[in-house]
Amino acid sequence: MEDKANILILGTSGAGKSTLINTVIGKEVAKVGTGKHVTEKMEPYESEELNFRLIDSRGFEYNFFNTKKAVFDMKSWMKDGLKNDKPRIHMLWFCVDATSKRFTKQTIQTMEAVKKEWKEVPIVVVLTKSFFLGEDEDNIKMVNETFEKFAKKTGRPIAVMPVLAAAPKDENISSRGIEELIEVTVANLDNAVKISEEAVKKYELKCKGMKAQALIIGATTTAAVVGAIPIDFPDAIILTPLETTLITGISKIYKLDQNDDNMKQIISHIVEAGTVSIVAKTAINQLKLIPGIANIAADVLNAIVAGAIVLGIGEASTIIMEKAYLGEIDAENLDWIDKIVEGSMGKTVLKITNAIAAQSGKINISDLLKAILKNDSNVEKKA
Ligand SMILES: Nc1nc2c(ncn2[C@@H]2O[C@H](COP(=O)(O)OP(=O)(O)OP(=O)(O)O)[C@@H](O)[C@H]2O)c(=O)[nH]1
Ligand SMILES: [Mg+2]
Repeated sequence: MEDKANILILGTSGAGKSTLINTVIGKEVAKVGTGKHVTEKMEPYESEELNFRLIDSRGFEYNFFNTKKAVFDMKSWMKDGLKNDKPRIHMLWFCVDATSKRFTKQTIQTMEAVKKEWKEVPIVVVLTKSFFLGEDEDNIKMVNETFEKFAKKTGRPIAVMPVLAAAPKDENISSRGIEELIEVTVANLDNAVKISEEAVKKYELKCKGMKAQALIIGATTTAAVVGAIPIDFPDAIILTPLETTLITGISKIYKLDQNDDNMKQIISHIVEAGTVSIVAKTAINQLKLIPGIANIAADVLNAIVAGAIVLGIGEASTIIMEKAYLGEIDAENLDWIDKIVEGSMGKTVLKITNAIAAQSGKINISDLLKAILKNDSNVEKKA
């Protein structure tokens, strides 16, 4: 099976191997959790876009015996699990928990044993749980210095990548590093299994879209809470700070400079289009015409309106920032932004109409939100 490259993921139990796999694949495929050895056996995971499969492994506490056993298990599993007499591992992702701040002797022994088995296989060290940007430099240095000491036996990693696969709940920290990890990986796979730059770019855009979606879900939920206050048109201004934070967050995902003058104008144009413009008014009027909406309690209705505005703006911003990222925008005349906002608002109204129609009896805002946001994304929110 040389159709796809095989990437073996190693690391201690709880380092975050399964979490990493879920983020890269874009679906909750591998079981994640607390406690010892959540992943019991090796399992390959694939996604359509990627020309490599990720092989999850049972985390092992580092000691010589465990390592030997793990290598043995992997070899025998590879024959059966990959249904191949001559299975090949094309790369190792060696996960090191960035919060641990250490690289023990046992870890090095593990690497030695692994390298003995897969001599020519390039290693990427993934610094999992890299919550803080400011700690990257020290963590990378620690990994490089440790490998340097043992380089004869372990070889040197081709890259050390800080990654935060899942953003922590209720914190203003975003996931990061996945696209960079994929880029390094693809660039270092041999030609037989390499994928095109175009495919990598497509994958990158999908990653960015998913990250933006996570921000939108958060902001929409917040807006619905804020929205318990009656919103009338001039008052939609109440949502402006939330919208600005959301749009700025999305522009950051696309690595656009929000301090650039053009970008500042784009951001304020989106906010304007979504709150005080004719586009927004039309959308709100459409919302008020949704069958059954007249029977909804005023506070719920307000919550729906607020959520709808923010959701529409968020989705429009993702489209706009993607265009800006690809260099496909006209920065002189920003009228095109109105069209995109209009399109997204229209879609949002439709989603809400469908969600309300699907609810029987009393409208419950939390269920409604769930239905709208779920419909909306194919990203399963992490539990
Ligand atoms: N917020 C956050 N939590 C993470 C991240 N990576 C791992 N965790 C948490 O760390 C714990 C262990 O993660 P897993 O992905 O199950 O770790 P594992 O390496 O697969 O563990 P085993 O299967 O036992 O070997 C879980 O509670 C995860 O939610 C991350 O990027 N962000
Ligand atoms: Mg696991």
